[in-house]
Amino acid sequence: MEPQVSGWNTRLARLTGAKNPYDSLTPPLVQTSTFVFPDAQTGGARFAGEQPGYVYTRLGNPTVQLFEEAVASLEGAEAGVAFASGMGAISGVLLPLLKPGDHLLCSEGVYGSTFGLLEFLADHFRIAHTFSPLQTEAQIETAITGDTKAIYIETPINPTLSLVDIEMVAQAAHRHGLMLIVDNTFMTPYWQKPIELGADVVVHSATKYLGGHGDVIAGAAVGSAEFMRTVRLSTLKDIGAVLSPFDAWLLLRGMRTLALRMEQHAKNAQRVAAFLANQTAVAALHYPGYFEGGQRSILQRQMRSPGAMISFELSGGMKAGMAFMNHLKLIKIAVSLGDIHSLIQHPASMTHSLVPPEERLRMGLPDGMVRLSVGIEDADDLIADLSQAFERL
Ligand code: 7XF
Repeated sequence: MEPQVSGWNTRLARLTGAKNPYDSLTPPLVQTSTFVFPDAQTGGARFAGEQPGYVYTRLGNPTVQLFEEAVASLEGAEAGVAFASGMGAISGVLLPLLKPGDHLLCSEGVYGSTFGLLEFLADHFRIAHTFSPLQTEAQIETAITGDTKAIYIETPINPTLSLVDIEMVAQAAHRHGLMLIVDNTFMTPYWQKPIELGADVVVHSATKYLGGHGDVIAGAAVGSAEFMRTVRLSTLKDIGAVLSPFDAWLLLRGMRTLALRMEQHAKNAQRVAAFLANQTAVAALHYPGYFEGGQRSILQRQMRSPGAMISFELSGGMKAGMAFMNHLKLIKIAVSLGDIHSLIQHPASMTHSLVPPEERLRMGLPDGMVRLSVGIEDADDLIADLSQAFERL
């Protein structure tokens, strides 16, 4: 049963698993490549799936399994599969789903390497894709073709933070018998629950808020037990972007403070956004907390918080954006996000440099935009740092 929101911290504190043979407070780290069979017959039976038990860490590992169960449980999904990176999870889900000639419908804007993967699938496997704003039923209906097999969305979209109505897209997808995949990296299940809104699969870069401490690259996909079994036995087993047990252990450690961190991230972001909104040098501010009209109503329906990602453009364009980043002292210039440290980056030359310039403009991503992942430092210190950088512009 899903706990009340007030129970999140308790629930996260208990992510150590029920099947802990040592009664250790923290989850056991089973750092092994393989498992010893008591006899030859048992080995064969485990390989054939006729007997439960671990075989080889690429096929399953107790520590990795705890992480998979934790993400599935938080997202309200039946099962989960861990991957060595967010891209491992995204490719791990798309490859078993799509065949040559198929079509994937995507939100207008996805993380740069997801864009790269879509181009790769088109070039090597004749798997087509199109981008659509997906803001109205009519837009969704016209974008679905006879070859469409699934819809893939990010919301909020990296880095424009535009929102897509998960429930509306899920209903349209299901009318056509299509699967909806949602990248929930920017929100985490703490703020947004795509499965409850009708999504079939949720993917994560667990590198970000789930891990939270900037010390691990990891990914996860969750969904129905049947589809996750397909993913495990195809891309995970045979392509092999497997998460290491130690990284799963670090993720479980990080996830135990997810609720505390998310609250502090979001509180800081609200303060930072209010500060940025008053700067004359800021020509455009993208923070879901300030969205109006249809975007605001999506926020109210599907997100418990505007989150902690902010993108903005400086009136001096790209040159001013670069100079501004270089003036910062506390906020680090780095890609990635969802870390306890505040990180700032320039999407056009960094995270989304794979996306051709005309495509970036169509996504609403101008060259002058910078993206700030607000950390959990003290908001006054973050604002002081931003303030001195504006003064030096
Ligand atoms: O393979 P990764 O763990 O780096 O995750 C890929 C990924 C998937 N979905 C979203 C929404 C992401 O933002 C990412 C990674 N994004 C980082 C960023 O935007 O800063 C990557 C740094 S180049």
